[in-house]
Amino acid sequence: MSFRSGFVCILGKPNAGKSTLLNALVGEKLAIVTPKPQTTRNRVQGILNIPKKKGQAGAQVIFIDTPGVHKAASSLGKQMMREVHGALEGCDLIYWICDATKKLEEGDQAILEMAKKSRTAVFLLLNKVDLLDKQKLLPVIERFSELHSFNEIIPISALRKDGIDRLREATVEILPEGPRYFPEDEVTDLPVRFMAAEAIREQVLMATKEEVPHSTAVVIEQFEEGKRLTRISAAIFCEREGQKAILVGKGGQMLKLIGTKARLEIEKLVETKVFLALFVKVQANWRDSDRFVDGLDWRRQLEGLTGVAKEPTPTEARVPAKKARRRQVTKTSGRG
Ligand SMILES: Nc1nc2c(ncn2[C@@H]2O[C@H](COP(=O)(O)OP(=O)(O)O)[C@@H](O)[C@H]2O)c(=O)[nH]1
Ligand SMILES: [Mg+2]
Repeated sequence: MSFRSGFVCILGKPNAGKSTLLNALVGEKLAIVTPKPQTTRNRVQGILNIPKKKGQAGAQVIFIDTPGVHKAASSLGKQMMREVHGALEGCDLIYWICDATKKLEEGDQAILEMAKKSRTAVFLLLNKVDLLDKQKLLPVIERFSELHSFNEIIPISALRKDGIDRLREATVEILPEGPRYFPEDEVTDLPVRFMAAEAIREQVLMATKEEVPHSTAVVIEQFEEGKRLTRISAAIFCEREGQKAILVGKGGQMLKLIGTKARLEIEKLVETKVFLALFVKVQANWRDSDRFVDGLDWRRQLEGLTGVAKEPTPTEARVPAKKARRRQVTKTSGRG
């Protein structure tokens, strides 16, 4: 058997568990997860390398986590849906992940239509089965199987990692022969500075409610990796003075809490101590600004096309797998 590889697009409604699944499949925390819908804004690629074994040549699977499919009105929402369509383009397999505890509705139909239109193989993943009585699963499977001839229907719990091994195996089986697209020691194509920004945003989402989480964007303004210490300064953008007051909190308490928690997460990521300075800035109605939303896109930031953030240094451009990362986290100079 020869080497297999391919791109798998993870589609689903907000909160279905897409990001949790990506992290479970790759075995590292790449995408942030919160109980709030529309946590994921950009597509996130996770890379799974399956080494060669007796009788098997090995494989590389690239999973693409996407923002939840929803009706988009703002510039931000539209950008999120472009990310979804971008992920669908040229993928080899679609995972349609559904919350098995929820009823089917219009939104599901829209996703199924997208999947059908792409003429790609589709695995239906019925997630959160840990919350479902065993006898209820069969009727759910029956109902879904009438919708489309899925290549596989697999009940899973992304949270508990149930069904994940079976899913990996079925995935490798269906992928075509292909090249290794990414080096074997890489787990994502995300730049570390973007992951750091997401770690901060995750803590903002966890600490705030109502409109504040959705009104927030994080931009890394400085990223200096040293041997023992990484210095980061980041701006948390919100849309109104009132939101800024909430984010800063009484005597700066809220910002301090967000900063402490985010710092601990980022320390795991960069494997050095982190000095994190956070600032809250108001940018009125940024979600409706094409220019601002465009500038948040890390791919754009990498290209250095916009002035929102500067280009990262080459060593922070990739996040290698843990083992390799330890070897690679050495130098960096310069301001990010
Ligand atoms: N009980 C349970 N909760 C889950 C499971 N998968 C995800 N969740 C939770 O569902 C919420 C949304 O998950 P997330 O991965 O952010 O969903 P996304 O919006 O589709 O990316 C989070 O609170 C997760 O912890 C699961 O298998 N079982
Ligand atoms: Mg998500």
